[in-house]
Amino acid sequence: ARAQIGVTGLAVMGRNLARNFARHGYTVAVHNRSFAKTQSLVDEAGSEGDFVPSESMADFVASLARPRKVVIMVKAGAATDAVIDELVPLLESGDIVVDAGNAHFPDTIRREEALAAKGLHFVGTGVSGGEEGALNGPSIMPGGTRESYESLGPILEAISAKVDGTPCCTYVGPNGAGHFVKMVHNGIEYADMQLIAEAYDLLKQGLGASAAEIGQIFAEWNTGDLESFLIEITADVLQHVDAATGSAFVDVVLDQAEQKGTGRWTVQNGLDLGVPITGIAEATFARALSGSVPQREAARAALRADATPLQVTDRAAFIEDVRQALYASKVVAYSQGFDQIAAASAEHGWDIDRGAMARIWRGGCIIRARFLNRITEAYERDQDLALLLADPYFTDAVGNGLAAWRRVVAQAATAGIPAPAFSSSLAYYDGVRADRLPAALIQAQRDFFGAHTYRRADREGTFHTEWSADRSEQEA
Ligand code: NBP
Repeated sequence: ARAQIGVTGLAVMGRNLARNFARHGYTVAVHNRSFAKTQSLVDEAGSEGDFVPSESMADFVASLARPRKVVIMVKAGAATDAVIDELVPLLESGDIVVDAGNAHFPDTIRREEALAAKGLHFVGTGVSGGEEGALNGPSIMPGGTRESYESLGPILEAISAKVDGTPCCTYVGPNGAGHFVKMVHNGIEYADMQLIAEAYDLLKQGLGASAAEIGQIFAEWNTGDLESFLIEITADVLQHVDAATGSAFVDVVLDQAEQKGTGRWTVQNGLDLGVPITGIAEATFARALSGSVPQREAARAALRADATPLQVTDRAAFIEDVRQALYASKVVAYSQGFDQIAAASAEHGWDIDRGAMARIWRGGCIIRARFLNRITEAYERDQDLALLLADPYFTDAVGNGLAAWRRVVAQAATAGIPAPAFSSSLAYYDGVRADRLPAALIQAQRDFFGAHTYRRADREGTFHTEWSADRSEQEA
């Protein structure tokens, strides 16, 4: 029993995580349901470090030093439960089971409770960065007990991405907190991608530019406030040429975006918590709209295009407007995502440090970006910040781009270019900062038809009006 950590589930992600542990000098026990994957890992990457392969789960567990640390990296859902069921009878009190797959956080809460009752630590952990990140340094978001982090944390920090020497891994919070934060990370990723796609569409239609030309604009943007992995790969994707046709690659890809479900989970949870995560929701629905094939066909045939094409006279000014609109909308999407983390943290007693989450997303993961430093700083200034948009840095940054943002949304509407995430982010901004909202009318309507009562702006208490047929209403 000499292995310091074990990985079971050796498809792309598990295999690369195991190699990452080994490359950092850890002795790694490796196991997979079917032995072929274990064999191929040892055959192909065995020289990278010290692997201890096992064919059976019992041998795998026996090869681990206590307290055992077992990372499960299998398909999320039933496969994870199957592996836990096989593993748990072989473990002893104080051992640590890490689920590094993309579990839905309520499953993690359930599993943690079950394993805690057996004296085991269950650590649901988010891992972001795909297969490349798993091998060379992902962003890691571990939940579970603080006690488990004392021995597990240093190993995870060692293999995580580093930014300015700081690991992109920190303790997130009890039970489902890690997987929850990973879920919101993915939701924000949806929003970020949708915003970039809307910016691309506006530039394409406004400038009549080729994909490659727009790619160069994104490359330029990547040298400023927008610098991020997603902007960088957008520049590359747009400049890529399809080998078969010689056309721009993006022009030959079918315009239907798919999803694996984490965006949907994030939106469902936003609804449950009553947190307006409109950027993530619009992004998720925009993917759904793109895949609504019969509806799109019917609409193309039936709905008249009455739009006035974009007339761009000053190309440089238009490009700068779109850049500002993108940045402002992005701040809104992140602000909403961090609100969701705060609300869930309060609901579940997780005590999540939002600034630390922004810090561990700076490297390794898909939404890594320069701008996350500004978010960490905002929460360092005020860890109870009610609204990221209200932090002085972001108030300024968004305020400076506000006129551009309004111009872009107005131009998109006039030209009939769908920009759901740009425009709903602006509506959120205007809604959240409004002195008075028409919600007053909604509450009055609710009192009228359902006696749902209302509160008054001018005095305390709960009121109901006896709405009468002759309009001689009685206040009560
Ligand atoms: P997959 O999600 O494709 O799962 C394949 C692995 O699950 C294989 O090792 C397979 O064993 C094992 N497995 C299955 Br399926 N059913 C099992 C069962 N009943 N009992 C035991 N093992 C079972 O692998 P992946 O793409 O490497 O992803 C692993 C996890 O990481 C997933 O939860 C995924 O959502 C998450 N994730 C993936 C990415 C990514 O970029 N791919 C990024 C971040 C997170 P077998 O070889 O015997 O069939």
